[in-house]
Amino acid sequence: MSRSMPVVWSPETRRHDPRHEVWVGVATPATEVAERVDAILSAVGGRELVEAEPHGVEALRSVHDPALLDFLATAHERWRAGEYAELVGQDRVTPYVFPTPAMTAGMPTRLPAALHGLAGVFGYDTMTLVGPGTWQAAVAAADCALTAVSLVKAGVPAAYALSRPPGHHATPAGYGGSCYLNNAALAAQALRDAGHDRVAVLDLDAHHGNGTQAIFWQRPDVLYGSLHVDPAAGWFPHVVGHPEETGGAAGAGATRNRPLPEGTGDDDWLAEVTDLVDWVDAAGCDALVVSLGVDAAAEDPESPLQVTAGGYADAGRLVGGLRLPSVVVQEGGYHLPSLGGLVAAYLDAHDAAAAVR
Ligand code: SP5
Ligand code: ZN
Repeated sequence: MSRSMPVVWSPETRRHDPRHEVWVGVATPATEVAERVDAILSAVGGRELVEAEPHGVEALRSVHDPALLDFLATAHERWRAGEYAELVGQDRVTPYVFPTPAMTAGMPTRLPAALHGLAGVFGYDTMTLVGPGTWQAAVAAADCALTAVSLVKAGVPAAYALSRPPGHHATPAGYGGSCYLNNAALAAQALRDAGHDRVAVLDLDAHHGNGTQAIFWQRPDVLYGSLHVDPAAGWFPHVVGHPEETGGAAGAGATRNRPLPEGTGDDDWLAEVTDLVDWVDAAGCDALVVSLGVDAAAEDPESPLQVTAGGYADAGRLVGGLRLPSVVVQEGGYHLPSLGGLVAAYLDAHDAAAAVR
């Protein structure tokens, strides 16, 4: 059997074009672009390519509320039918009101009748727009992760899902942070359903994966560990991702956050990767999902971390050394010239470490 991870991808993932993101009130060019898919594909060329198989919308209910799925599946068509493009001059579904507790103040509320009101019930930021192919691409990204699980179920030691749009900021009932469906959480749940008793999600993206943490917050059977730029220093997702968050109820102790200061480079980043890997090892997990964001790289415009390609290779060596059945899911990473090389550096080292006997 080949010792290098197959790459699961889908041409459908290119259909999402956010075009722009509204950040602190200003529309700026999108960073989570379709060209990311091709940048990664061209760098992992030596590997077996597998096209994602459709798993159906029902499979998405294993981690998401039906209301979110219904909204995402229909929102763009409704926006088009609502003639927003003519009325406001742009065709992407964009929220403008957010019914946070500051607004609702404990009162009974109704779901907004207007789509531009409803968008803020499910979308929790202004950076994550829904366009004509967004739903199809998000479903394809989820199918990449679920197909990677199928390969692992069939005996492949590890598989890489070239999921795009990314997923780790998507919560049970919310989308945000350029994420619509939580691909990594779907993979973790599918590994549980395949009979693995305890699954770890190790999140290497530069940002805290608040969605994945939320989905498994009260569960002891799926661990969530993340290292990321410190939300307490002013970074997205701002309100969670702190070290005191260790899980609720039956999930107490199954969440671990390692926030890092701006400017953190390889040595300090890898010390925390080692800490998380040791934690997963000690917990007796029997399968692994890696949320592989490469936006912690020094070149990346979206985070102030300073990890090198050598750092990502070292992370791959540490994580691959766990020798667990693994599904590696793409998350962030936005510097098109270096993106593919960073992913390849991680995958090559993970494969090499997992192959050592
Ligand atoms: C999956 C992932 O990495 N999501 C990143 C979400 C955090 N985005 C924060 C964006 C902050 C402002 N970016 C300004 C971009 C200017 N075009
Ligand atoms: Zn990120």
